[in-house]
Amino acid sequence: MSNKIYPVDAAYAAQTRITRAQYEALYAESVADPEGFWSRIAQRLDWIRPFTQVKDVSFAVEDFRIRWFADGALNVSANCLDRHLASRGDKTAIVFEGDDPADSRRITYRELHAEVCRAANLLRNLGIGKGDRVAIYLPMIPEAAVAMLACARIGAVHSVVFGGFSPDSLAGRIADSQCKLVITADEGLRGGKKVPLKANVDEALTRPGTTSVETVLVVRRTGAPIAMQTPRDRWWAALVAEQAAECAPEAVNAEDPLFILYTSGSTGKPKGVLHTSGGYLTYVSYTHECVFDLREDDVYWCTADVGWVTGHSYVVYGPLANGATTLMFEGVPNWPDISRFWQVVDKHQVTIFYTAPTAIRALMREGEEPVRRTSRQSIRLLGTVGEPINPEAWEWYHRVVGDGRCPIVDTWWQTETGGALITPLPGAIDAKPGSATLPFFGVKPAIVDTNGAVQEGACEGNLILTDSWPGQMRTVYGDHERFIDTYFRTYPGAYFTGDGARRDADGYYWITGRVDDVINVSGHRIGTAEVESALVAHPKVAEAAVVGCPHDLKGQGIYAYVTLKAGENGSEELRKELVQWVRKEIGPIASPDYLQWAPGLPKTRSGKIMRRILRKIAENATDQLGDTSTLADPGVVQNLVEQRLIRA
Ligand code: 6R9
Repeated sequence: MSNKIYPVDAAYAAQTRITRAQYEALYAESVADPEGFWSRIAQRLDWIRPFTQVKDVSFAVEDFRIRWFADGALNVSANCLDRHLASRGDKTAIVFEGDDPADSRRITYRELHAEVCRAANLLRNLGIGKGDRVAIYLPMIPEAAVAMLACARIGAVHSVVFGGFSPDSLAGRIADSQCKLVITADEGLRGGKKVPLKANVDEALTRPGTTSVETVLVVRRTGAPIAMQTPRDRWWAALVAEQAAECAPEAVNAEDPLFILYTSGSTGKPKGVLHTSGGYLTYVSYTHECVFDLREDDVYWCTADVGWVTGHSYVVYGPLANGATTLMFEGVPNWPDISRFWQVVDKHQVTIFYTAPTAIRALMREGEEPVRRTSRQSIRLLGTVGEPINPEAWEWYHRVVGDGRCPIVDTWWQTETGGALITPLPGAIDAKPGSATLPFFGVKPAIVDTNGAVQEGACEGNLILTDSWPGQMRTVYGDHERFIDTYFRTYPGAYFTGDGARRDADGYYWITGRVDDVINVSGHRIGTAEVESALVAHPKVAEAAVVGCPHDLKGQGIYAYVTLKAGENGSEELRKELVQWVRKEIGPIASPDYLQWAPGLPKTRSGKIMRRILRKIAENATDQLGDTSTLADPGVVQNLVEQRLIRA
């Protein structure tokens, strides 16, 4: 833990919207009177039917509800588009920077509005209505935002699936929410490499449970020849062009769903995190304005893919609800060369830059020169999200990327939380490298010990939230019991984040990482159970246990212990085959970094795998194995320790 403090810059503080004193006053108000506070903040949106109810929440499992602004109605797309037309019609809404540096364009609010209206009319003509689910499996191109907003315009529920997921992962998500339509592209393009998106969709739709899909709309991205199945598959551009550029926005109840986004948990299949309309948009637009201290002429760039929650909240919905200029980048940080991020910053005069620690660490490894050779003078604020940032990476980001003159906001949040919950406000809160600092307005974090006792003052334990905020997820799609069981039973009356945290004497929070069976690989959540079930699906595998291990670039890596069926041999060839297998089953982000053959796994007498021991072996902390006497066969540990793959 670094104890260095980076105070708010005096010049910054002099022109900020929220000073430290204002933060304290607003925070106090927000927790003392959440109804008054959030009813005022929600006025930043246009409501078709104004709400009279504000907060209706109970975290008690026997009387559970989370409802915000429940009798109000609005349209999310109208809030992101129509209301900006009078004052910002010619302002750039989206700057698109393609994978190829020669490929970029700007889309004004007026153009985006027209395109979204056409797409919404198309969806309606294809029989999509309020509440219907639409899967979006697209690269980082403007059509992804258009598709999301078109769904929102007609009250359809989108489910964006990251383009890096396999056909099986896509199929599972389509089947779980019974999507009627899929929007995809012929191919994706990242770092000069092609991703066969349409072919993946074709394969996914051969899987059981996917017959709900009636239509596949295909965006032409690379122009590669692809198979089109009639009448199922239709070209997006031709159909969109035929539609009227006006489309009356549907009045949507505040608590009607806006989207489902699948995320990994500690058990079972990925769960469909469901967010609703009024509270979500209020929360993401307000946090986006405060956390990034947004100004009218900012050019804001969040590098996240729309396949993740950060792309939903802080590439599309937050920025567009605020009438900001948001940059969508199709490519990767190191292509065509390692200066790409900073070339894009200079090219589009980006003022706010928001990325993940894993990207910072990868760039840091290449040294300062690739950064220094660019100007970056336009940047005034930096942000990070996705995983704890190590203080060295924070300092490098500050000193090299920001030339020591830009504040950094380290924003802690989750798919489930909708928007940032623990985060500095750049003109109000002094930074400490590695700390997400203090709670946002209305957010009540607490730290509990393993018995659930709330700790006071400086302490360490599990992070819970004792009250709701408008951006909170409302349910797991199709499985409300799982929602309650996962988040509200461990610590009664509170939302359990799954994260550990420390609070220091200044009240600052330091997130220490997941305390459940979720691995955070390069800021992406992977459930150990998912990787295990992919491994045991292989005909030669008898059993598998997967844990996280330290990884210099990714934050955490995936460490798999595999027991083969009798008669099988743990060859180098089979090891490679299993890694490829997982890649194919789930997607490249889930490929194990280490795969160790395990003649046996450490189990309790009741047959439960002792992951604590496997984690320690994977961390090379073999002196901290703790008590192994309760194991059914303590001998297996010795073999695993001897054969461990990390020894440095
Ligand atoms: C937004 C997003 C959520 C998990 C979360 C935590 C980790 C995210 C962090 C952070 C430390 C930060 N996490 N931001 N840890 N500092 N600033 O990443 O959502 O993909 O659902 O991941 O990521 O462990 O629980 P999601």
